[in-house]
Amino acid sequence: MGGKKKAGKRRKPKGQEDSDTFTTPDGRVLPASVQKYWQWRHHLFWRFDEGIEMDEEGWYSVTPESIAEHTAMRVAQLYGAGAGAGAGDGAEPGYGRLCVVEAFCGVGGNAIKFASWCEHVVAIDVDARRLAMARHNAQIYGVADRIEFVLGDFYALAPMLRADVVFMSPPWGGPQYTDADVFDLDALPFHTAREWLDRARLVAPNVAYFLPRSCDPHQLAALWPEAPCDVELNYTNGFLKAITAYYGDLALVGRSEPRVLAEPDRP
Ligand code: MGP
Ligand code: SAH
Repeated sequence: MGGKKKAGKRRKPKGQEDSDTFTTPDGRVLPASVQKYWQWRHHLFWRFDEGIEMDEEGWYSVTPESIAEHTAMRVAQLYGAGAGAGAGDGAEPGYGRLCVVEAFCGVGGNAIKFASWCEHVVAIDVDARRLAMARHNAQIYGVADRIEFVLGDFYALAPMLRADVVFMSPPWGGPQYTDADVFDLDALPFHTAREWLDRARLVAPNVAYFLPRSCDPHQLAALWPEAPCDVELNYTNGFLKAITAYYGDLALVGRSEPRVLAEPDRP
């Protein structure tokens, strides 16, 4: 009677790893493309060691936690940490009574932080597996009950949604987005940056747009010329990772000078 082989990837003997994989010190076999992100795992999720789940796109796309936290705190300021923001009714101080649509949920980096700072989050993704990972990760952070996970295409769903804020971190075309000196806003996969933004404007008067650090800020402001726009540089641990363009009243709260975001101590 032949025993069944255990499902799942088995670790190969040292020195025999495929060149398209690498083995982490704790025995996980991950795509080689992820190797440079592995060293950043505790910057991506401070609670990584508690069982955070990622896939290849999740690894290279997730917003580092200090940046996601900063964005969520900025969004929560929209209706004021005072005016309508929870004081006196049991909610956390500074907790914003806002509904945020996270249009591209991924493995949940931003959705988790919005749920920590805002009342309700609608987190959308076209990939069911990644959405399930986001739910699992949100449970680790204890905020899954504040997130409505929606499997679907944001572009198609947008006309049916209403919220206070839309956050967008669409796919940029993979890590090779860095090949261009200036990122072409028409080169996003599926739709141009303006088309995505026009969709978001159907949902909310305030939009935060997370994009490559090599975007031209003037082009970003010109995507929605009637709205105030604030373009923010997002650093982690001293490295510029991305930029966020805030449109609408969001551009006017928590307006920032370029700076390095401090990160709390991690275990
Ligand atoms: P990066 O430039 O791929 O990595 O992504 P890094 O560590 O700056 O490496 P370097 O070799 O380029 O210096 C930087 C950050 O951008 C990532 O941590 C993600 O938060 C974000 N990011 C990268 N990509 C490829 C995407 C993407 O396709 N979509 C989204 N939403 N975010 C991305
Ligand atoms: N902000 C996320 C990362 C987003 S990565 C985080 O911090 O974890 C971009 C995500 O957009 C991917 O998971 C991809 O599956 C999803 N996506 C691509 N096209 C989409 C669409 N039309 N509607 C919704 N999600 C989409």
